[in-house]
Amino acid sequence: MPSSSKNIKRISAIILLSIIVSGCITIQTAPIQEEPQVEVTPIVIEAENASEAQPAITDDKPAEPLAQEKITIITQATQFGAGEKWSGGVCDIACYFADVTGDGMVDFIAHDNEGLMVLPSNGTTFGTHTNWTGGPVSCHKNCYFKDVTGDGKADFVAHDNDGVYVLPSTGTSFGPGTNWTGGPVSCDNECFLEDVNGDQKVDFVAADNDGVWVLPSTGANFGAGEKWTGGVCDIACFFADVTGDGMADFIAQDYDGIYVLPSTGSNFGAHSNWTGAGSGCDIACFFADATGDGKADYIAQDLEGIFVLPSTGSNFGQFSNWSGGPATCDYACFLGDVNGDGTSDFIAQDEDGIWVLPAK
Ligand SMILES: [Ca+2]
Ligand SMILES: [Ca+2]
Ligand SMILES: [Ca+2]
Ligand SMILES: [Ca+2]
Repeated sequence: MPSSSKNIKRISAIILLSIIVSGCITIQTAPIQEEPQVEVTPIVIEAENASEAQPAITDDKPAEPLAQEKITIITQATQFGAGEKWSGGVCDIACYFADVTGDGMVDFIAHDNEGLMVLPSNGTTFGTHTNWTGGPVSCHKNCYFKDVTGDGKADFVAHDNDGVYVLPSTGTSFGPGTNWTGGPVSCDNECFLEDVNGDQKVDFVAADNDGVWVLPSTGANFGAGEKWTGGVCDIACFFADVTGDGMADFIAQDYDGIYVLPSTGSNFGAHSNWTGAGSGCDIACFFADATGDGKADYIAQDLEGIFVLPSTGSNFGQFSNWSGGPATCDYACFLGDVNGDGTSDFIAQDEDGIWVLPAK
């Protein structure tokens, strides 16, 4: 089991922890790409013809509607586009971004004094807010929005002193809450919520001083702790699916590089150095699928811009500056697919609202 920890009080913790990364090693400025290439490959075009076995159509009946065409276009993004203002909303306590409605587009969640306000993405902006908890909520240690039940809608997870409470998303509200651990849990260094065993249900992950422990989600609670590795991180730990098999991998940012320990589904395997040398971030490091190939990429927010090192599945490839110049956030930066095109967009929480730099 994760051992007891220092009781660190976190102020808007998810934000601050992801921003502050020590031991920075600046990535060299990339040569400016004259014409970023965007490959557009239409992959699936399905059109169902419902002409078979139709009953005779009488004259007074309207004709059958045309069969719906389903068109999926897969693109590989190579840059972040110009900033678009998606909301004038601000957050009393903290801002979060997760797909709580389950339509594949990441929504804006404002943790306000009156409750959790959700502003659903409509693909081009965040819509009107509604209060999904009906009243104030708080998390003693940390708040998360992750799909722990496995229905495709991110749930509200409140890590409290006496346990980890889950308030499932109904698509229009959160609740009611139940204690998924039955008692207190804590993490020596940091807690994470990621699906490490690939069953679509997000698991509770504790980075402890003796390694990483996993409390797998059953869909109704978190099971007993399992030690998945003895590995620790020099600088910071991350969890994201960089291999593209649906199971979040363990990423250790060490002084001599970014080490990946791929998830096998029941533990984290042997480590290898995916950057080959020390590699850090001036402002913040992120691991998210910016290119849209299903493998989370290494995203280094540096003073000169947002550098992306695409995952090849076995290392992080050649970096390039996706913003072309400096990109910063007044309060906090996030990565999330707000427009549902399969690529993670850059989200800036600014003084005047929320700005999106879409990956394209
Ligand atoms: Ca859910
Ligand atoms: Ca899981
Ligand atoms: Ca993986
Ligand atoms: Ca990728």
